[in-house]
Amino acid sequence: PPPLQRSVGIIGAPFSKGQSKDGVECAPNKLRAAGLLDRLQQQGCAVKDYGNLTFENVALDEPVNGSKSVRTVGSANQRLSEAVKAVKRDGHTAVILGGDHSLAIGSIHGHTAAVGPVSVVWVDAHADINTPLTSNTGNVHGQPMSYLLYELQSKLPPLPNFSWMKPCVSSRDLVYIGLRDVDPAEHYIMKLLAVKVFSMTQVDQLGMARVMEETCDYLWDRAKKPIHLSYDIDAIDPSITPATGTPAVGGLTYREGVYITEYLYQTGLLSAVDMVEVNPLRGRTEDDVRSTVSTAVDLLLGCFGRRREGNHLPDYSLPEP
Ligand code: EXY
Ligand code: MN
Ligand code: MN
Repeated sequence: PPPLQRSVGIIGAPFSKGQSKDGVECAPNKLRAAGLLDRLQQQGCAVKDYGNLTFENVALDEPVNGSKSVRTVGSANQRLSEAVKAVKRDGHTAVILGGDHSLAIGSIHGHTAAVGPVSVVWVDAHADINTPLTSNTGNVHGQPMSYLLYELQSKLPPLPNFSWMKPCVSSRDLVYIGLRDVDPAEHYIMKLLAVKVFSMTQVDQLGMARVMEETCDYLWDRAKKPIHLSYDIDAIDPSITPATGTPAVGGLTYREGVYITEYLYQTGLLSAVDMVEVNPLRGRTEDDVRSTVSTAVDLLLGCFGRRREGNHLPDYSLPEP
């Protein structure tokens, strides 16, 4: 079996300008306060916390082709890309604590800058593949995949503060899991590019075990590459993770969500993980927030070897009477 990655580099990315709801910038500290680092260490990981990035608010950031805060999003992602590149060069599996999903632009860009081509597993209720010209909302968190794909390059207008980035993902190296709220233009784009999609319908049909087998069969058909897991907490059903900005009914169960992480850990190829769209200000009750944050923590623990059957450290030995 491949050597399993157990060295984790954590980057806090308290960024919210890819959408309009306050609170998503509080998530990195909430996830830490829920014991993420301690628990990773307890399960045998070496953990380095690189702290929270700071982002500048670009003044006079007027909409561009209807998309909001483009300059601010561009400069934040440039910073994040450099940070992820550094964490990868230090030899860790990178964990990016968002923040909204526009951060996947810098996260995936920095990841590929350090390690070369990657496979992307995008777990989300949404496809986040609008171009700035197809978006109905102007929110960049609904657009990141279009910035990243080679195949959509000619469909993107020039964007201020994005000249640092070049597309770095092939549509053949992308798999979606959990989709159930997709715009017509996004659906058209995914069909045009023949993107591999396991929507909630396929999850219902096949079950998550088969979805994960087929995901890896598909991605590995050409070559085994490092995996970038971009996990939007709104992929999970809002009955479990309600504290998020764009909840969508009919989502993954807790068990399906965790199974994805257990399965990808076992491949030995997980190289970077985004955990995004946790918004501690969106729950109606304390319990809503607690359940959302603790589910996000459990998903991250699953990415680093936590098993529901139980775990023990390799050097464990029974106490002698
Ligand atoms: N498709 C819609 C849009 O483009 O605004 C909704 C996107 C929600 C994005 C959330 C983060 O995954
Ligand atoms: Mn998303
Ligand atoms: Mn989403």
